[in-house]
Amino acid sequence: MAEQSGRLVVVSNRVGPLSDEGKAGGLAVGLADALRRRGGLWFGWSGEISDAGSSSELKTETHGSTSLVTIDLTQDEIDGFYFGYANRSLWPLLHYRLDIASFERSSDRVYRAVNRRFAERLAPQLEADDLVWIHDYHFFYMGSELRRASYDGRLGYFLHIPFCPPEMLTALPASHDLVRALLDYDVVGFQTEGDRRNFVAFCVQELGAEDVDGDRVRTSDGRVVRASAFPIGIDAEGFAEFATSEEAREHEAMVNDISRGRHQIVGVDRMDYSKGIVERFRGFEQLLEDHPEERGQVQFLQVAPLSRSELEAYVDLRNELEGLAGNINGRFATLDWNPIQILVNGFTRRALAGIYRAAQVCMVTPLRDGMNLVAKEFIAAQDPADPGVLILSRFAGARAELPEALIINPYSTDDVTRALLQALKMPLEERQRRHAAMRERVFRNTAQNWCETFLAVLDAPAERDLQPRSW
Ligand code: ADQ
Repeated sequence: MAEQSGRLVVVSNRVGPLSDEGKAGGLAVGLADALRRRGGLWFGWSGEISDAGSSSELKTETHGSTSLVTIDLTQDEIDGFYFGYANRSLWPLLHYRLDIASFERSSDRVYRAVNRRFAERLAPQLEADDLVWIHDYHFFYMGSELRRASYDGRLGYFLHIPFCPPEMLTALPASHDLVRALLDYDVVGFQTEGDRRNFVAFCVQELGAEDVDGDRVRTSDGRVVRASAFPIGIDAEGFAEFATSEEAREHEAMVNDISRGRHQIVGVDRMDYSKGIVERFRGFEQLLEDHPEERGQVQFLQVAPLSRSELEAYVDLRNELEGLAGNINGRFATLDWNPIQILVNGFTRRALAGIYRAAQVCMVTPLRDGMNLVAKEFIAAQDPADPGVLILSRFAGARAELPEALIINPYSTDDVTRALLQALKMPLEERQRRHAAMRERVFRNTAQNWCETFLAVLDAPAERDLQPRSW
C-alpha cells in the first residue's frame, strides 16, 4: 500500500461507536477500523438539543489516537436541517419520490447554515495533511464551507443513498447549488454505477461540466473531480461470528419455537417508505390467497424499528403496515397460526444475526435503496450447508453484487408472490450454489475494504494538485 498521509477526519450526522460491543453496524466498524489505524477524529452531531446553538461547546471524547468530537443542535436546526431539508426534501427526492418531497426555502437556509457552522467549528481542528471524509446527504455543503474556511487539504464525500436522475433532481429549487457543492470535493463516491452516471449527467447537462473518462468530471472552470462508485460492504467475518454466538442461538431458537417447523420468512428494515414493506406484505397476502396449500405452512416476521417518527409520512406508513398486517391476520389466522408479525424494537447485532439465521427466506424489496446492508447481513449469517434464500429488489444497490438472489420488481405483486413460492420450494443444491456465489462477494467486498479503497483514492495524487485553485 502507498505511504499514508496524515490523520483521517470523518464527518457524519451521528458519530461512533468506536468500539464494537455488538452494537456497531458495518459502516461504524469500517470507519472505526480506519480511524484506529490512521488516528484522527470523527465529527458530528452529539444527539443533544441545546439552546446555545453557534456558541455551544464542542464535546470531545478521546480513545487512543482517535477523538469523537460532537456539537449540539438547537431545536430550530433539528427542524429545518434534519427533519426539514434532509428528510423532507433530499431523502424522498433522491429516492425518486418527487411526489412526497417538499421544498421550503426556510429549511434550505437552515440546512446551509448548519453545514457552515459545522465546517467553521471543524476547520480549526484540521491539519494540512489530513484526509477529510464527509458522509451522506446531511452534509452536501460541508466541503465548500471547509474551503471557504480556508481548509486546503484532501476532501472526500460519500453519498450513502441513491442519486436520482437529473430530470428529477432539477425539481429541487436549489439543485444547481447542491450539486455544484459536490464539485468542491476532490473525490465524490456513490454506491453504484447508476448513481455515478446520474451525477455525471447532471454535471454535464446542467452545470456545463465535461465527462472526462467515466471516472472524472472537468468543471466549467477547469478543475477535475474524481467521481466513482464505491459499493459499501459489511464486516462479514464479524457478522458470521455473531450468527453462531450464544445470543444469536437463543434468538434463533425463539424464532424456531414460534414458527414450529413452518417456513420462516423475515424482513428487516428501518420503518421507511423507501423499503417497499407495503409491497412485500401485499406479495405475502397474495401468496396466501392464491396458494391455499401454503396457509399454515409459512410465517412472516417483519422487524421494522421505528425511524423519523416525527414526520407524517413515517406515521402514515406505520398505520398502513399495521392495518395491512391486521387484515392479513384477520383473513387467514387460525387458532394455532398467525401468518404475520411486526416487531418495532431494536435488536443487538448478535440477536439480529440469530433471527436471520432462523429464516428460510429474507425479503429485501426496497422501491429504491443506495445499497441495503440487510441483504449482505442475511447472506453472511446463513449456514452455508443449509442456507436460506434471498429475495432482492432490482432497485437495491446490492443487486449488482448479488445477482444470484431472486431478483424481483417490488411494484409487481405477482413478481413478489412468484419469488416467494420459488424460494419456499428451492432445492438444497440450488440454495447452496446461489448462496456460495453471494457469500464469496460479501466476504470479499467488506466494510473495511470499502473504507480502504475510498481512502486510497482520496490519498492518491490528483490532477487538482497540479492546477491552480479557484476558490
Ligand atoms: P439504511 O437505510 O439504514 O442505510 P440498510 O443498509 O439496510 O439501510 O442498513 C440498515 C441497518 O440497520 C442494517 O445494518 C440492519 O442490520 C440494521 N437494523 C435494522 N433493523 C434493526 C433492528 N431492529 N435492530 C438493530 N439493527 C437493525 C443507508 C442507506 C442504505 C445503505 C446504508 C449504508 O439507505 O442504502 O446500504 O446507508 O451505506
